[in-house]
Amino acid sequence: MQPWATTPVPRTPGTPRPLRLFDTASQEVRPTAPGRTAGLYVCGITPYDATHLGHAATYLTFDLVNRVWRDNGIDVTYVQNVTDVDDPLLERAERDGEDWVVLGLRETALFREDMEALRVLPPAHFVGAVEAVPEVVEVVAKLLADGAAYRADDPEYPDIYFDHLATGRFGYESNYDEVTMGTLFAERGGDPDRPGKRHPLDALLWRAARPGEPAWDTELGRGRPGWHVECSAIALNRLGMGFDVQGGGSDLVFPHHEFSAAHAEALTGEHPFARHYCHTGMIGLDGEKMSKSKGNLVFVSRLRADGVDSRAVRLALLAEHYRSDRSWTADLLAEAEARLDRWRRAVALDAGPGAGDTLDRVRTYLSDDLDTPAAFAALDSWAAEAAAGAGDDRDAPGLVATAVDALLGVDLRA
Ligand code: 5CA
Ligand code: ZN
Repeated sequence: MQPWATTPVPRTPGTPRPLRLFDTASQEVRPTAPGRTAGLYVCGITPYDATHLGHAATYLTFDLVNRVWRDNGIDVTYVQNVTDVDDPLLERAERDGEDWVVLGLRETALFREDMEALRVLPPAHFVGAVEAVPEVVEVVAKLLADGAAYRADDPEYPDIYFDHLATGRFGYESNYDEVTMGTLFAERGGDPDRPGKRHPLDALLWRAARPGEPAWDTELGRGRPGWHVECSAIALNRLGMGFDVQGGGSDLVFPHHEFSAAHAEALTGEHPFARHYCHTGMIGLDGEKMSKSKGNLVFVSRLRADGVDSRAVRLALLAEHYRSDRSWTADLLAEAEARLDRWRRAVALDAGPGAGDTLDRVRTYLSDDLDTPAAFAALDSWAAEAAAGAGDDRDAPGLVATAVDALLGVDLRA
């Protein structure tokens, strides 16, 4: 698929700091990306509805990862999928009497616009599940041949399942116990009670064609891909094993990322799939989880249509730490708008306090597991001093604007 358009990233003078991030598998903050190139895979949308602020917060978080790596002179290969054939999309299309392809294309197009408006740097590879069907088939065929996968005992619908014990490491990514895994598997798209499986936790790799569902004729028989294997195949074929960061929201810790990793590891016999598994907190609305069933979704496109400045949306979603579950409120947006206004005024001044120390602090905080609250506070202090007339460094406003553009993705001069 065509990704969205990019925006230039200026170079920030001074000394970059290598990025450390919290890894769900090891449960600690560890250094990332030791090489000159870095591989980043972030789980993309299932395009049956518009992008809400939860999705946006997740992509903004990994945009900071991308930007901090680039600041360090690292070439980033960024890969993102689009789950453009899966149960939630098909169910929504059916409910609304719409063609699932048309629905997926329309929502993906809107997502692109939203990402561009938020100045999220685009992936180098933006890959739909539909385009990746041949890649998935290749992976599943090999897992079957190697005995890591099996056909369900059901002659009518011989779906293919993954033996979750195939790698001998199952659970290393999420660190959940079996009871928690069972609960989350059932809640998040799994089918523990499906007759014909060898174990309730085994995950679907290939779904045999059902009447009325989209299906592809392949060497596995007529059917369509399971969800987790889509991300295994797309990541593996573009980044290889042991890429730097696999990212997504905390709702993907299990089963999605556990299985994406297990499929790829069973396939290759190598470990790990990703060196870091990074997860963002969930965004809610006024203290409640944002969910379709509650009908309390706030869409990026709605805010844009209402004339809200996308830069303020960006600052609002990054104002608290990315790993905390947090809430979208009118106050949060108002505070971000006020902050944007203060920063814009400060960088428009002729002079201010020297920027070197502030830039250094911003880099230090961001490199420490993306501590945006501390980075924002450092910029607030500089802006307050500049506004009060402190300092006569004529380069400082420009330097701060450059750093905020490059590292935080906000163009204060536009
Ligand atoms: N297509 C799959 C991933 S392969 C999927 O989860 N799609 S999604 O549209 O449901 O979510 C897209 C991304 O947004 C995922 O990384 C998901 O973890 C994240 N996400 C979903 N809801 C929220 C939320 N409320 N807060 C933060 N991130 C969220
Ligand atoms: Zn995924």
